[in-house]
Amino acid sequence: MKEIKDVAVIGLGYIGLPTAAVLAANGLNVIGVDVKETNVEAINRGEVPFVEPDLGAQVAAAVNQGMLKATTETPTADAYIVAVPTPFNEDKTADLSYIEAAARGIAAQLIGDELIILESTSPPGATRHLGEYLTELRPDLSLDPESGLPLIHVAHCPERVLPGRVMIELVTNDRIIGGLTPVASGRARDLYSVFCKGGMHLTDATTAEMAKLVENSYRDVNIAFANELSVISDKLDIDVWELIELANHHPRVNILQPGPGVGGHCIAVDPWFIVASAPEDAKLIRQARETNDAKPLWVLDRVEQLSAGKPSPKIAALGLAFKANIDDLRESPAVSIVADLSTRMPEAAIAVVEPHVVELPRSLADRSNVDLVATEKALADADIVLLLVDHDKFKALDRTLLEGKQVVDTRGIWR
Ligand code: SAJ
Repeated sequence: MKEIKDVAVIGLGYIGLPTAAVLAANGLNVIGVDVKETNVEAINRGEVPFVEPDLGAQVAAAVNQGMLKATTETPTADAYIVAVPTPFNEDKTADLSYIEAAARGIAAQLIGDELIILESTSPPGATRHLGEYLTELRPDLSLDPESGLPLIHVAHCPERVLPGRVMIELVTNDRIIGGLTPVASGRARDLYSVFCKGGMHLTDATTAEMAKLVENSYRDVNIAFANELSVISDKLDIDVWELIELANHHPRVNILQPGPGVGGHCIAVDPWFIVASAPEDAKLIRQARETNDAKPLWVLDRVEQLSAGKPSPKIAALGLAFKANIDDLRESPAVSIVADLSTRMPEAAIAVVEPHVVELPRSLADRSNVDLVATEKALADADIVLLLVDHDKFKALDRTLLEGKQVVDTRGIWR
């Protein structure tokens, strides 16, 4: 059995790069692979192309010690970790094209006995598809003629780290490991044991795929419940945050928090993979998605109601990130709310405050009624203050700045 010394990590994004850094810090020789040349160059200078606490220091140290290198070409390695995106298609089915592209790069390098781990969040059956695709590309490695066992070892080990706490959770979280064969599971467990202090839970690949999707759907359903409560509470004129806090005093109740909608590239996406695999049965999971997706429209309606009668309302929109204290704007409900406001209310002036970015995202940048401004200026000019993200900076805001303003606090931080 091949000893794992060289690991190739395919996809140097929010998961691949931290995993590459942590493996390198634990003595493995890591080659990171990414299609984006500017990112590869940045990493080879010891720089990190996005914000994640502690990641920069670990990448710089690993590069300086010669344990981590980045490249655009897949190298030969003893183990491959695939951490590429799995977005969804128009019809909400998973787009596996990035996984297949990674597989093509890997297939050309295989000599046999390699471990191939799929970390990307995947719909049920994707790992089996990866294994079959690899053996289609390399039929010589499909089965050992003597043992009848596959000559490559494929497993799914979904990542479950929380953005903002990635470097901690990579080490401390339990891992679910689902091999296509028990040998693959065992070898994947050995590799993760190099840095992971959490428990290792071995299962089959499809159960591992579903476990990851179920975790995020569980959270989505809980947040949808909170968002539905926020709409009901508004009608009944009660404070939803007080309501939830009181209910959560019950020892077996733990309701999450309402907000302007659910963002990010995980919770707002993964439940659809379950829906796509069982459309007739995944009723609650689909409804939760729809409830959370409808929440930004409810927020828009609120702002429009408050603006009625004002010929050119001035709106301060606080926060663009998909959640607190990060710079990640992907699938952010705050961004879509600001874009829709700007379209629906061309007469309004929208002053956006986002302390974690230096420029507006492309979807907002060319809008004449949207500007990125400092907090104090946005608040001084505003008729309506729309709080979209619970950044610490906004929590600490001097409340006298809100006096005389109409406030829509979607996160309940200024109650
Ligand atoms: N949100 C609420 N109310 C809440 C909690 C979150 O509205 O009470 C919103 C956030 O504002 C954000 C969205 O939900 O827009 C998602 O944020 P999150 O913190 O719940 O989750 P992510 O997307 O940052 O990370 C999740 C995590 N999954 C779970 O907690 C089950 C993380 O562990 C996963 O690794 C990650 O998805 C992933 O990569 O799948």
